[in-house]
Amino acid sequence: LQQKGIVIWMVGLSGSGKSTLAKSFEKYLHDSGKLTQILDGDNLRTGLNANLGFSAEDREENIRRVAEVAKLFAHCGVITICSFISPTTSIRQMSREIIGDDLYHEVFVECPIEVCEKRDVKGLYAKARRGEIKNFTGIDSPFENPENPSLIVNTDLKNLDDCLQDMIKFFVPII
Ligand code: GGZ
Repeated sequence: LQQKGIVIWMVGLSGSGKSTLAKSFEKYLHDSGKLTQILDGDNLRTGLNANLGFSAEDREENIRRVAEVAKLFAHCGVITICSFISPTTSIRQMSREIIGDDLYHEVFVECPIEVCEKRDVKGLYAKARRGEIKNFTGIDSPFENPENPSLIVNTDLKNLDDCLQDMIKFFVPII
């Protein structure tokens, strides 16, 4: 396998477009013959992390386990794309430390919360506003913007294909 494993860690609010962008970048890499793995809520919170909720402690444990799994994949040469809110600086510091500075690449999928809330693809913001979901990120649970991401992708200012081009331009030279 002539491939260097790395971890691409996508950070952003619910509805910011992390998963959509992760999927389209994975398709691009796959079409160019690369071995990839997406880790996200859909395949982690339903399985390995099924016992975790959204308290600060559970989010930290969620991210800790994800980072450990991502490290294993990356060490096998897999391009591992992690798509988690990862809401705080300290949580992201932990994932960077677990994975190692050399393999960890952070992408801030930036989108104003007003836009995420307007999109409300799953109706979760509305539920959070009605108090039916507690500890919802950006409503009654904190989100700290990443301070030093490797890349910022503005999903409210660009369409999906232009965001994908930003990912390709940044990552293809280093993989
Ligand atoms: C935030 C929540 C919550 C609460 C359920 N807060 O848009 P989605 O639905 O598909 O993605 C969100 C996902 C966030 O899980 P993560 O594992 O990425 O979070 S963290 O990194 O903070 O551990 C959202 C859904 O789960 N969801 N309840 N209270 N998002």
